[in-house]
Amino acid sequence: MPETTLAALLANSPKNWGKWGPDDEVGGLNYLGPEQVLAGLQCVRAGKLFTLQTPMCAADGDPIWPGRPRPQRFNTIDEGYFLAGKVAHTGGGPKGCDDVIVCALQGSTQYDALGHAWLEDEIYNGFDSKTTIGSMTKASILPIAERGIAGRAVVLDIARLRGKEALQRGETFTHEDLQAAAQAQGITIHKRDILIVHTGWVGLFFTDREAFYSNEGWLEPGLTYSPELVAWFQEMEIPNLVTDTLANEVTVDPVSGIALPLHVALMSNLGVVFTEIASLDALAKDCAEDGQYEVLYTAAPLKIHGAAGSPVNPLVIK
Ligand code: UVW
Repeated sequence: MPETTLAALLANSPKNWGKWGPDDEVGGLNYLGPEQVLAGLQCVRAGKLFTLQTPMCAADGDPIWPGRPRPQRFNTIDEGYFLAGKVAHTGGGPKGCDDVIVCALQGSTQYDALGHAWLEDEIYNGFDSKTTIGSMTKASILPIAERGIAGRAVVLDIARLRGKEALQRGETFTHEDLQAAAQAQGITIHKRDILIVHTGWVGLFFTDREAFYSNEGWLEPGLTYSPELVAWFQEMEIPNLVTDTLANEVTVDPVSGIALPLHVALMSNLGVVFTEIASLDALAKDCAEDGQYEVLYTAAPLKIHGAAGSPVNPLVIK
């Protein structure tokens, strides 16, 4: 058991509750105005497109946090139904194929709602945690989806910085490593930049499933908590953190022994919006080849009432 509590660990951690008004539900996305969209457009030079979603509903499974149900897709009508006489081909019009999907909304490349994770009895912006019961009435994914996300982003390649295809299980990095990656890549992280952090971890799911899911217990690599890291995110006014890991942070903070403290310190307290399970290997490879790590990032999560998250296929243009 950890020797401290999450509440004690974050007792003096900054909060942006009330900063954008008592009703705000989009947090750091308030940092992304027309100026940031235009700064992103300045990064479009070659017209290259990158989609960041990992494909959903693969027959042999998708990268997903253990314990969550894997996304599944079923046909509800197709040629088989017509051949079996189970549906009438009405009116002489076209035949068709329909399907449904059953998925955890945190079970694919996803945006988390700001109310997705919290400490004690208050979610983002001080809303009562009881507003999550049954269906989120505050800080759900809907306001984020209504707003949409676009801005200048920097790709920070931690795997490359460390000379690896992928970070190892439990390997940590800090805001100083993010800055070191930027320096090694010859770029400057601007205030209000969206951060796209490449670790190679989700890519490992597709090349070495055994290394990705270990019998030794679940632990992925990622950012690790410190008061200095939280202060840096606050100072830099980071709106959105995108990574190719399942949870955007190392599973258990090795110093305190507490699981996922950045979900509270960054997401719930500061309103930094999380995008997880992104597919970044192709983008990172291209950035290494052409030396351009500054990009236009756009994303439109789905508008789902009351949801704690949404699948998404972010688009990067450079
Ligand atoms: C984890 O998978 C634990 O992270 P999230 O709940 O944010 O998706």
